[in-house]
Amino acid sequence: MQAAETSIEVNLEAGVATVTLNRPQRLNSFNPAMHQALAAALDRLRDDVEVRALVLTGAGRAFCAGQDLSDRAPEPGQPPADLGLSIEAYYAPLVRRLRDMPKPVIAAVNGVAAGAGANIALACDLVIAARSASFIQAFSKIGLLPDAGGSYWLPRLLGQARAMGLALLAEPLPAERAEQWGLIWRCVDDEDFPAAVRQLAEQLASGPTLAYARIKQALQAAEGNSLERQLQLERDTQRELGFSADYREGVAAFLGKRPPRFGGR
Ligand code: T3D
Repeated sequence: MQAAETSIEVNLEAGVATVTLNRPQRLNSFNPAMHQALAAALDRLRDDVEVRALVLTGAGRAFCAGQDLSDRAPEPGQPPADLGLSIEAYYAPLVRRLRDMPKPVIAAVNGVAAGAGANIALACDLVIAARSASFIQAFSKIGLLPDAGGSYWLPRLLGQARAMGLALLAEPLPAERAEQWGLIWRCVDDEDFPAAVRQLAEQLASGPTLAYARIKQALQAAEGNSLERQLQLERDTQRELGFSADYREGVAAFLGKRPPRFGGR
């Protein structure tokens, strides 16, 4: 399947949907059209049973430079844009779509990820980055705070000291250090990046999709749950998964000393 959705491209192959942010001349920064196209694509891919893993990446040399600032140019005599409305209409729903996607989402960070572009990557389930890529909390350079979940992920993933440094100073964090700091899953050499992304996506697309969805939900719930509540959630979820076809297949494959063939249910 190949579909051009204005400023994004979607390609489906072997259960993997690759969604490419495609405004390379503006480093794939977001405008309303790209937000709308991405939202429509994610909703469609969420419901497509053929799709068992998603990859979000960028065209050209960048992953995403956040908000398209040419849409924010101050106009003499005009009131400034209400950024709260933009967050409410676009960025917060995008974060929710990625977090709530009932299949794994990989951010394949091919180049610089700045502003909301960095934090959209962090909203995905696994972040794999090319060694030449970097993450920039660019917001303070233009008088804003980290949005698209940034003020939530950074202290949780890095601790206050590193989160504060990145947010206040807006310095690029190279992919290699992002991996060392535990901000992302993996940093790989540029020449190995496409193959590493493909291998990771294909592995996830042939895995137990329902279990992956429940793993996402459980780890997200753990951020706000007590141990007691989490133990109850594990009991209830394991009960559901224990009745799934993939669990039967996984156990049968283990006992039969063969690779499992998960159907995703
Ligand atoms: O507004 C709201 O709705 C609220 C939500 C806000 C969310 C946000 O994301 S706010 C943060 C917005 N993003 C930024 O502040 C990052 C701005 N970009 C940069 O700092 C740099 O471009 C990079 C560090 C990302 C890359 O630097 P470099 O030197 O590799 O490239 P460059 O030369 O700066 O950019 C290349 C072109 O892309 C250039 O255009 P030109 O001169 O070739 O015609 C540049 O203007 C354009 N570009 C890069 N980022 C943006 C952009 N154009 C519009 N908006 C951008 N964000």
